Amino acid sequence: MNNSQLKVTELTRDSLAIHGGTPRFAEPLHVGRPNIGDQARFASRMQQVLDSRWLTNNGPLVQELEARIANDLDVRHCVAMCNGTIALEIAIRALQLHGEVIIPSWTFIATAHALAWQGITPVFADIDPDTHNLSVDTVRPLISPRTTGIIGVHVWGRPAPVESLQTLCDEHGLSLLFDAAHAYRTSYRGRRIGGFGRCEVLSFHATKVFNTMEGGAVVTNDDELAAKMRLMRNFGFAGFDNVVHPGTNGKMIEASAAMGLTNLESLDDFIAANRRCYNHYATRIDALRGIDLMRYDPSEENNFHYIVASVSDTCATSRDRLVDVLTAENILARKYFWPGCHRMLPYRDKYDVDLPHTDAVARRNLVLPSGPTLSPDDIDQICDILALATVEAL
Ligand code: T4K
Repeated sequence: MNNSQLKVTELTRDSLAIHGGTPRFAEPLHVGRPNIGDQARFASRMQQVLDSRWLTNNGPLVQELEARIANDLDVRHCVAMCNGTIALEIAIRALQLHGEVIIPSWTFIATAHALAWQGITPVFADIDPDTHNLSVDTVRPLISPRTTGIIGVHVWGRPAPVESLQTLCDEHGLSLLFDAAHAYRTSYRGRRIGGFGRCEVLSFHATKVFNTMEGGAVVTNDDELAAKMRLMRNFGFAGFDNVVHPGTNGKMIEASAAMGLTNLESLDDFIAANRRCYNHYATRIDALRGIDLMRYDPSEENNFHYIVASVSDTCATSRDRLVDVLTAENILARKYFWPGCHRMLPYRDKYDVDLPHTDAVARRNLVLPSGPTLSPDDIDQICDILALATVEAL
């Protein structure tokens, strides 16, 4: 009997924190604990920033980071921004989208907000329940005379159906862009995510596989679009006193770029750690009936950043109850992206849409703690509780 099996027998329903027992973890375990590279390298870069007194406005570290990312993703342009949401807004505006834009409801709310914030109607499409991504079949019926674009989201880093969406957009004269917030260092048919559609939008938020604390970027092979977005992120300034375009403040600061350059140097290690974590979860969850672990396509590059499980109706404990049980143990599992954007307050009264696959996935989805601070023993303890939940109503 190995350790984890031993714990399964030791763990009983009555010993759970939700029933009055002591929480298994004194400190909370998170989804999205930040990856942090070499702290001495970061400190030295920050010293360089302070010594130079160049803190923002397209500083040298931002330019270096942009060049490294463009090279890493094999794209012509990386336009760094202060966060992924502003990067989405600027990309949407630079592409002159208006009227209606089709997006999945199964995404972080920022995808929808970036449109609505600019007076554009997000039209929510259903997903393929296996991939969690848009499919041409769910999108095609929603195209109307008011549609100007489609935003595909590479949910959990697994690519949206890039080619079929592109064909659909070409047929209808629509702009295609991608929300690639989850997809740094993942691939579609062997090519890194970053160069598809008119542009792709990245998030470098603290909780992402590659972070700049806060930050984001638009990557594209379109020279004109990149030049326009560079103007737009800096109030439209072309040199001192010369405003040539409407714009906003979307600039990345040097401290974020220092973090990004440092973290890029350790990204291979972060992804290797994610893969080990994912594989460990897989060996345990694959033995369970009633909880399934989402797969990553082994023929593609993956960042293994999200540990996504599905709690089926045959599981003895419901997904919502399981989240409460885990939370009481200080295991902060999440229901991302429950209940779906179309059911969130700003949207639910405006749109009467029926998205059965989104609703079903939202009912079952469970995102488990991950990241560099999680030990194999932590994963075993989490999985012991999952195992108990499959056989007994907790
Ligand atoms: N598109 C998609 C598909 C996205 O997923 C996102 C962001 C965006 C666009 C927008 O990009 P940004 O504008 O954010 O660059 C979190 C993140 O805040 C958000 O960036 C992310 N998606 C989303 C999926 O997750 P919350 O509201 O759930 O975050 P929060 O504060 O609950 O943090 C998550 C966990 O991480 C917590 O358990 C605490 C832990 N944590 C968090 C931070 C910030 C840490 O341990 N340390 C930290 O510094 O949205």
